[in-house]
Amino acid sequence: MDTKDQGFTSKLVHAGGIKDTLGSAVTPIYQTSTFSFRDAGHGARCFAGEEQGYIYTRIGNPNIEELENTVAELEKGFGGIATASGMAAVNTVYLALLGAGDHMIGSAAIYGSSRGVMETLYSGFGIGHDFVDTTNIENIEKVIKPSTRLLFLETPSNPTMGITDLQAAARLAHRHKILVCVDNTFSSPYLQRPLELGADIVLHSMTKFINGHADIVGGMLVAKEKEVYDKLRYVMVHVGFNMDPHQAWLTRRGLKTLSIRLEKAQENTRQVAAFLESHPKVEWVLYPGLKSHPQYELAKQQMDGPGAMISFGLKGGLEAGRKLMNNVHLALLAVSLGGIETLIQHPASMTHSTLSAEVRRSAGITDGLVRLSVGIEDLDDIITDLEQALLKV
Ligand code: LCS
Repeated sequence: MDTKDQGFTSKLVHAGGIKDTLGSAVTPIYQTSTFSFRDAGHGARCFAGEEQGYIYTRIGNPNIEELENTVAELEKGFGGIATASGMAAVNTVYLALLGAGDHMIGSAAIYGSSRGVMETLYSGFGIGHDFVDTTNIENIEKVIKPSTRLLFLETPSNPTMGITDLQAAARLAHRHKILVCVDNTFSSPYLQRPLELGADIVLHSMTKFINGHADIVGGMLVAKEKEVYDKLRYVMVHVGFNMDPHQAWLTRRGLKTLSIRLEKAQENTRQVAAFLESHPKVEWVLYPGLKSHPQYELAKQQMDGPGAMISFGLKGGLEAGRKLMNNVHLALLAVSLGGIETLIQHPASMTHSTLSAEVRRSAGITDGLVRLSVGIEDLDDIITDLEQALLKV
């Protein structure tokens, strides 16, 4: 049976299209930098795509290809391009689609480095940018220029959990011949498929839900059409943003259980969000599965589930956040997200502590904001841990 006709979880287990000649159930790790040619013309024919075969791992490798094929099938795109990290995927998009004199628009609340490299590096190459609150489509329309080439969205956004209407954003962008890239890291293709909603490129930090085991760093791009795919692949290959075969093999293994991991983590998260929302020491909770989320209805329409990420605000600001961090026992105090273990993060005392309170606030990071990536542990253990730590706040 072709995996194209299979359901999502069957694809997770079987897709990829690489067959080992010895019949092993799992594709072996092709830990090699180079491949020998059959004859003098073989390498050139492979490079031109006239014949199947491999040349050099930066250009292609069975483990990397298996992962690219699988994620492309899950996201329903033309093809996948695996990269060494999520940030390598972001930079592949910027380098492939933007040049001097061009302009891009991005979500203001977005993973810090995706915005930071544009503001610090690319602006030096003559590329203009506007980062706006894309949860209101009018804000995008206001900053479109004739030179705008790219709309870069992240939804739900990190760490403010804002939801952008992907269909409306893509319609607007396409009227102006602007390409749309969506960072789908927080949802994974199990919960949201941006290409079906009109996006041209979908991006993942595979470090998160796709791999799911906090043991690799990796990225992926999936393009809807061949023309964009070819531009992205050119940058990945020639800038050298490629993955390593072992990294790709681990990621393909982690991906096999995406749906069951996410179902369990999401069920835990619904309960944890309800617990936090009713807790007297918690000022607010942002989770797309709660009716109190400002884009609850939109999230229900464009996502197949609200996911496993929560942001919440503690009464008592910085000190309360510090107390909570120093008293949790099960949740790990760590950046990153999307793994099987529960991770907790207080930006004001951890990742953003070197910034002034004003700069933090302008980025939407209040002193009491806590981000929780809920894992697959037993629900009672997660809630008991948070409950005892909140008592000490
Ligand atoms: N996109 C999103 C939404 C992310 O959350 C991250 C990393 C990236 C892209 C970059 O991916 P990487 O290169 O790390 O694979 N997010 C992180 C976070 O929230 N804490 O640590 C890293």
